[in-house]
Amino acid sequence: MVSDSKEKVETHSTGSAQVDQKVKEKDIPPLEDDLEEMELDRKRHLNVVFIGHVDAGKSTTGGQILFLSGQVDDRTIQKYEKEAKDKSRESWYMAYIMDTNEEERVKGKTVEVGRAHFETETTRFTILDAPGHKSYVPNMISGASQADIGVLVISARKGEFETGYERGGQTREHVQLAKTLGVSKLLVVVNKMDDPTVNWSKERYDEIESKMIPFLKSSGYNVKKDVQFLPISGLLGTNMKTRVDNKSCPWWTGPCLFEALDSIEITPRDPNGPFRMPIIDKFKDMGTVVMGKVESGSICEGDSLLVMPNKAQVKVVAVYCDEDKVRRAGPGENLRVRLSGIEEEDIISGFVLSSVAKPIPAVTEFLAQLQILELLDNAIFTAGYKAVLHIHAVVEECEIVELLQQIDPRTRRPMKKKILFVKNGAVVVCRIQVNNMICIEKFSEFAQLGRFTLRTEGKTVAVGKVTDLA
Ligand SMILES: Nc1nc2c(ncn2[C@@H]2O[C@H](COP(=O)(O)OP(=O)(O)OP(=O)(O)O)[C@@H](O)[C@H]2O)c(=O)[nH]1
Ligand SMILES: [Mg+2]
Repeated sequence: MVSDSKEKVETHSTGSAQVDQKVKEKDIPPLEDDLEEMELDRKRHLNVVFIGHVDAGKSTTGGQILFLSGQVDDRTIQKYEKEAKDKSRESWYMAYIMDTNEEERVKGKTVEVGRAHFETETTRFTILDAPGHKSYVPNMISGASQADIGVLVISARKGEFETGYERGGQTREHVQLAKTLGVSKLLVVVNKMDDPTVNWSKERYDEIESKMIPFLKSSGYNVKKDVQFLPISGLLGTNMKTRVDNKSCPWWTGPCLFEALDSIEITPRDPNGPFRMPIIDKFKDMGTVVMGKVESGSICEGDSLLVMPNKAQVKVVAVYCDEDKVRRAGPGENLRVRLSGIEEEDIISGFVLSSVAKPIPAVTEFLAQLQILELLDNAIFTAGYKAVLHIHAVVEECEIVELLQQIDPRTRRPMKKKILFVKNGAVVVCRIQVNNMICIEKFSEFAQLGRFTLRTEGKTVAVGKVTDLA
């Protein structure tokens, strides 16, 4: 059953670990101009976010991917094993590949989104390892908003699937957020299949799959087209680079993780659309460098662009993709772009690097269709409700200034009656106001820049899409 998968998903080792430092990305090797220039686009590029409840095994699985693709040597693993043991966290050593901060290693919990790269035959992947703990959902949102596809990691260990899946567990919250934030395809990996309470049990696997399917459907995923399940052990690396053998698991005849990742297809973005790159971070390095993912259009050295909403005219001095300087980059790429014509202090994350001919709209008010998930203490949702708006890289206080219509969730049509308030589960059209100008798009035109979440006191209370710009 192992078939030719090994050959098919041969990875390209670079000899050294490619996990970027997390202590902001400023510690990444300096952007030297003598880096070899390369033309990209030989392979497609996909951003994949690892999501799921705390301790499901996201960092372990991410670390194992790097190990299996030859990017972490045995000596480093031995060092991590020792370090993990010293911290009484023996089994955490694989997670240490992704969890690079001391705090993360001591607590055994990811805090900041880890970032790493690996390649298969057809695809260059950027892994974004999101934290599962509920305190760090804003970091998870920023990771998911950069992703094209998601790997939802679920622990099959007795009791752990249940806790993650409960109301208030992050399995649910992450799925809903991922969908809203534009993660169009999901691989659901049922992890810890090696655990003694699971032991590659088909029954347990089927139970998890059958409970997840209705929930994924209700979150808006087309389970037949956009979702694929598979069992793995992230810790042991089983069914990851090569298929699980018949002895460990006689019933699995599907693909291994690398094959599944390799074969995911997503709708190509338009490389000729107007340029849009939300800025997620910035720093000084021989000028001003901004970081972000290209959501539409292409960028070339020498381009004139606008930083919106402050309409600052800038020139593109250099473009870097991962560690490489490139002349041109298209949609989906995570870039660092060196700009002239603007100071670092004049940029805030959430600003958008944008085409001059068709700049992104900047507004302080917009209309949106919202799905209310769960209000704090079952509060009611009325005009005057305040929350924190997360839309692409923007985080901004907002106020609901007017409720316009309630939508019947069954018919998806507006209901006739006038509304003053709604409760959990309702779908409403409303007008939202922010204090500072933000750059957004209508969902129907640029889904990635038109979907958002509302959070209060650290909880996601609603997900929504922009229907009109006021
Ligand atoms: N038996 C077994 N244990 C696993 C497996 N994958 C992860 N674990 C263990 O689960 C614990 C949590 O793993 P992490 O990789 O840190 O989980 P995470 O999802 O990244 O957790 P957060 O970052 O805190 O959300 C560690 O003790 C791992 O060794 C697996 O495949 N099998
Ligand atoms: Mg983690």
